[in-house]
Amino acid sequence: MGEIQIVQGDITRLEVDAIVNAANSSLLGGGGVDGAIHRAAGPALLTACRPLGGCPTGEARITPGFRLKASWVIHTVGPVWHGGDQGEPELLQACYEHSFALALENSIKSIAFPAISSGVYHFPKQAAAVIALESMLAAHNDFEIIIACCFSASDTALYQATINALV
Ligand code: AR6
Repeated sequence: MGEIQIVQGDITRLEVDAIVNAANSSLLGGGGVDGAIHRAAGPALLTACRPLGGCPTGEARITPGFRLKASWVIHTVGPVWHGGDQGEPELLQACYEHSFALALENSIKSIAFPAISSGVYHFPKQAAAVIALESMLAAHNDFEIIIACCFSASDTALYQATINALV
């Protein structure tokens, strides 16, 4: 029976088996948490991503973590918010499910997620938090610890309130 922890901070600093990257479909880096992960992991991460040939929205790919404390990076591509009637909630849920499936295949026991799609992809934060935490609750028996890593104090408070309402 694993634990779900809501942590405020920089995901690149976490000592877990895997951190999840909110990437774009090129998998060749970007801004936000993606940029932070590539900077912290070093240039070998881009070299490892290039042969993957990108990743469709809702799917996930795995690479080593290189200079990160995490052994692995799971790159998933969240949906861009277009109003909610273009499958965005299902695609966001698929990001979490595919990330957990890859983690299980690689015997990963501890995993940390950022708030996928909640930044420049503009998924409404509250709805994204519900999908994130429901997905984590569905998977937590398969892991020792799942960390929801929130960057801001307001996102942390939102996640806390959301999980309190779900359990
Ligand atoms: N640690 C944890 N969370 C972070 C960090 C960090 N170091 N930095 C930002 N966040 P975003 P998206 C939070 O925009 O919406 C990239 O350019 C941030 O506050 O990084 O999925 C990609 O290449 C927000 O809550 O990801 C794509 O093109 C959350 O991470 C695009 O952005 C996600 O914000 C993906 O957009």
